[in-house]
Amino acid sequence: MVILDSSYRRPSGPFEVNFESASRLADGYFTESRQPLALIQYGGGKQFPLSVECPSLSIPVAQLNKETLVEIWTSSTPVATGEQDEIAYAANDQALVGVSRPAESPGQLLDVVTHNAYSDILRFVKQKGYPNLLRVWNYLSDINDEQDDLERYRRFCVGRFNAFRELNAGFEQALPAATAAGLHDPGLLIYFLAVRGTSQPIENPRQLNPYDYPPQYSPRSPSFSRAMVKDWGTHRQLFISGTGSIVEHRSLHAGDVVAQLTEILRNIDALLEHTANVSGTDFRDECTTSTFKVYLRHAADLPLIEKQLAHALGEGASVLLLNVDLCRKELLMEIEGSYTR
Ligand code: 3EB
Repeated sequence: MVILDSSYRRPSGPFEVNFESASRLADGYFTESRQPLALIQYGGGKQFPLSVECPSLSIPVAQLNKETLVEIWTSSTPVATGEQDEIAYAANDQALVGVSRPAESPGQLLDVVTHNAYSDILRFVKQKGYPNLLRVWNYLSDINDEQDDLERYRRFCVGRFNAFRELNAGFEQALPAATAAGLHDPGLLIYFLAVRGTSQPIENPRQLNPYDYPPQYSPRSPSFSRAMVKDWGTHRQLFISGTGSIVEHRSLHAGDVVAQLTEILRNIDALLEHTANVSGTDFRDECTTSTFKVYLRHAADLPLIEKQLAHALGEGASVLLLNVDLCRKELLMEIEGSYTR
């Protein structure tokens, strides 16, 4: 029998991210020690029944969970909110969450829109005193379509790269962990976590650093890290980027979602093992809490992978399932994870 010491607390840092059932949210969810930082809703419409003052983003992609979930970021310490340079933000004394929705005007190329948006974000986080951009989620419309003979994902990569490159020399050593997924509504939706102090980028030994991909994937490198570890002192967090069935730089198992899942799980295992070796923190430890987002290109594939997924992530794991397009046409699935211990 395991008896938990009554002083045991779930690991929790300056903020928490939870996927909550929209229908079960009620007044009283937010308290002095659980203040709203950001709300991310998926699937369109207003799912969040409470009125709160914090940045919110509605991402028009379908959820595949049985009940509708809302992604809620909360802080245990006081929060300041605001809007500046078209970035809505909320921050406590250690972390800032921001939301940016740059419009795409007709005729404007996505690399230009992305370049401007990322330049604004990078300038903003520096100016606010949270210069370390740790984790970014990017949703772009028609990700695999061409715009002026170049795939929109690649245009996005060009714009993002240029914004980082202008920021400082050596930028490739400290790129944020990231996810990039598709939308079918116009525009670019970005939300991000920026923090004070340093963090440790982690590579995946089974995969090439995206920054070093050969140019066949994009004329400018995808500017993200495989993962980031943040040490908050009392506890540590690991953010794993959207992880696909990619080994070295090649996509494997085109057309086979089951084999892609197996490869993704190998990639995540390798990353967790490598993280333990280089950071000294083993996030496979049972004291870790974790949440996952699973991105599926075809909703009809869900029954094929559901069992294996539940087994791999744990029956009780907190998982948000989203139906989206992904950066490479042959990728049918990606998984990202956030771990705290
Ligand atoms: C990959 O590993 C798959 O460009 O921000 C995954 C996560 C992918 C983030 C991004 C791309 C991005 O290359 C694609």
